[in-house]
Amino acid sequence: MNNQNVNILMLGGKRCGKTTVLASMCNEINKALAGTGMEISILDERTRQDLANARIKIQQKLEIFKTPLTRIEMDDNPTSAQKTYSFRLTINGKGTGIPFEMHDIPGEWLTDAHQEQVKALIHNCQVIIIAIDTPYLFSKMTGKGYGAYHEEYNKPLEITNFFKNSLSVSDIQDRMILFVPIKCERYYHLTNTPQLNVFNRNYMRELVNAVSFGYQELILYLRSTQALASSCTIAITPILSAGGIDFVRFRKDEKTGRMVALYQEPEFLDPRERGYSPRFCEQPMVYALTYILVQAQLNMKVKNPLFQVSNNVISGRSQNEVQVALNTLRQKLKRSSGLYAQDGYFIIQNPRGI
Ligand SMILES: Nc1nc2c(ncn2[C@@H]2O[C@H](COP(=O)(O)OP(=O)(O)OP(=O)(O)O)[C@@H](O)[C@H]2O)c(=O)[nH]1
Ligand SMILES: [Mg+2]
Repeated sequence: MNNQNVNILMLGGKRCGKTTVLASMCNEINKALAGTGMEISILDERTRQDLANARIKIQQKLEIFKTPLTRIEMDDNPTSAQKTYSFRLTINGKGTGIPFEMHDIPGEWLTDAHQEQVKALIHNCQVIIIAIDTPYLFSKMTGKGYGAYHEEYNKPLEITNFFKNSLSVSDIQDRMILFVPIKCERYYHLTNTPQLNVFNRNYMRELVNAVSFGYQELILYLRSTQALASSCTIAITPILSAGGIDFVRFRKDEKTGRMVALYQEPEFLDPRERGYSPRFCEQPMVYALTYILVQAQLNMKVKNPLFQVSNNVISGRSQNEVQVALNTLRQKLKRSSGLYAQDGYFIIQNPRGI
């Protein structure tokens, strides 16, 4: 791993669905890249296997969930060590492409003896994704503006303390930080199904507030000093990682003491959206690649070692071609226009003008 690659770090609580999102993303990303001259493919057999397994698992789950409230969640296949998913970004179909790596680390590493390892990783990561298990963030809402289980399961305090106390400003500067609420199906369907939305609430918009409160201290920190506020790009990009299943409620698992989420196939769902039909999973990647291209253009003037990869992204292309790729990507980038966060998409801080 080095600065010549695109490196993305994924942080988040255990079992929140990171690998599943990656699997869904892989299916969608190249559609979003059409017209940019860029393409992403899987680089190694292990990544292919892991993602295929995750996809099979979630599809099996969807089948089980068709029978209302019968399932017992089993904690299968937890990832215990750092995982690197290796992709290749090809430009204009030429050459061997640029390594594109997603590094997924267990949440506990932020507080234990692995801290130095995580710091070394972050040194080369242009984008940091904070994956959020949305039912834990949003349900059982408390006076704090986020759900009762958020602190325990999504580990916002550990993540915040790590940013504030273990990383230096230069470790964080110039990064894109994406808050990615996953498993948003229920809130998306409630918002968009008039029969269910008796209070006419926009849950996806409310989700932006829940993320803001749930990670308030971290967001304030990233906005607090000139060095960070003028260089860190921050956005909220929610995802429907599975599609046709909705969170229903939590149940306490007597054996482990953990709160387990119960899911079921939603009522009133358009038949085309039933089953495995993830949405927006490509967006964090579209954000990341837009950011890399914007930085690549800036790097033509001022060299920043974190973006050495820029040379590879630009190499062999005219300035005009890079601009066309960037414009095309920007059109695919889901963002809210005006004051309101459509589908929960919200750019909090945008110093580089992505
Ligand atoms: N209901 C539901 N289950 C999901 C969703 N995404 C993932 N899961 C399930 O949640 C479990 C954990 O998913 P993973 O994708 O392995 O989560 P992870 O964050 O990679 O887990 P670790 O790497 O072990 O921390 C699996 O059994 C998935 O099938 C989702 O959107 N909805
Ligand atoms: Mg995993």
